[in-house]
Amino acid sequence: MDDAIPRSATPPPNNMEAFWMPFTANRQFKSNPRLLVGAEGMYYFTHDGRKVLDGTAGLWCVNCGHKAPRIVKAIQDQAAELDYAPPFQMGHPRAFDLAARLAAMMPNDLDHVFFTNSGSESVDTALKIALAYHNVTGNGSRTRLIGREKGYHGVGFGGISVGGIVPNRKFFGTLLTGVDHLQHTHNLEHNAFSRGQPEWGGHLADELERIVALHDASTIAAVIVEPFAGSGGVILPPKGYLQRLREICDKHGILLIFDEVITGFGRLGASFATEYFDVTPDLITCAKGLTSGAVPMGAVFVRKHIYDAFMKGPEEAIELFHGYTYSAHPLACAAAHAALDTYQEEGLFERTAKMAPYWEKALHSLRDEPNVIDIRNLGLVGAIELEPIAGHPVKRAFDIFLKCYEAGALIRTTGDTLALTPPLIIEQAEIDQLVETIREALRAAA
Ligand code: PXG
Repeated sequence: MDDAIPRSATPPPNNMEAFWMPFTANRQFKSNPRLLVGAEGMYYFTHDGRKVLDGTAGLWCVNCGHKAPRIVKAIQDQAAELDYAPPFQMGHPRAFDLAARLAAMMPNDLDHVFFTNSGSESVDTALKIALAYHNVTGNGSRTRLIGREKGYHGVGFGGISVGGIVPNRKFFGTLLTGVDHLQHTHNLEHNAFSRGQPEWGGHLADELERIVALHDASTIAAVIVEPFAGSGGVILPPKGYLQRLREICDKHGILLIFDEVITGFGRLGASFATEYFDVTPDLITCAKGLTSGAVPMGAVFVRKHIYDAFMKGPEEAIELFHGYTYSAHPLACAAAHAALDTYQEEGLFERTAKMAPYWEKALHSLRDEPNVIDIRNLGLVGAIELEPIAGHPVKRAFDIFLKCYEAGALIRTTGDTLALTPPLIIEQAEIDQLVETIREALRAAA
């Protein structure tokens, strides 16, 4: 299989200046680039002719593994059949089939789907639907949105307003008004080296009561949280926390939004976190694993009563003034159908649940390595938090990232935490390889 991949070195482009790279140290990168020129299954192939184990599923998205054959073929066939169809006042069959298929995966009555092209767009869409829902149901005073510290909800103005990652917010003005934040649940004093969900911290959800008391429920539209915070440092929900948020939202008529851009499509060993934690929100955002990263696509699930609330005016009237040129793009729909086929036929969600205990054990074997101050895991997600170098936050983790890459494993860093989210097809031997590469890097850097 590997023979099909160009393994010889591919020189970097002569001019790398023009591309302003996202969330990247541009000058550092361009002076010593890390370019990917091919991929297959669990591996990337680099411009300097190396094979690198993908410990991050691209960016938490390539859940089926690279170049999953059904997805490749579906995209090729779709491009040859129907390249584009306008989604406003027009449609194409695969979009409807896909929405029905996705709705069938959801618990309860989360049975309508709005398509977007990214997680950020899904978040902005969900926030807008929440606000508009209160409007059309005669509760127009409910305009406040509640997010959480360390939350990541993409980079649109809505997403950074409810998000809680400081550098993602502080350069961009006053953001949306009327937003408040729950406190984050990261606490090493109580929870360091927890396996799976931490015992301590469920009570932190009660802070929502304080926020409601301050603003009054009649002003609050929605609460948005990631079931576990991904980019903010892989912070897992304490036991009972999400259930408690649901109860408080119910009590006060507040919509609960789960941002499942990372947790959707098998990452925890269930279809979605809503299934894994058995808590049903009113809206769910997703993207990434929806197409296994192969074509940009996102989606928002809404409960029946929310959709129905909009279907009331004259039949010829547009019910929601929102949408994207590429909503339900044919190539994305084809890729998503093929990704769902792959998840199903290869049993990848069940496989993840089965692999999770091995993953947990392997990760926690790093506990006594130099500068490790916490290890967290759930499903096929892992985090190794490192003691920051005094006066140089993030440097230690980034150095480990570089060392691992040189040694043949791709990992991510968020702050001084190493984040691991491999494709769901990872084998035990590859888990060992990933963990041993990190172990060597930690020792070499000490
Ligand atoms: N919500 C959540 C929970 C996310 O994790 C987004 C929204 C935004 O999605 P888009 O498709 O607009 O990027 C995300 C994205 C990382 C990392 O390594 C995580 C994301 C993106 C890039 C890097 O932590 N998550």
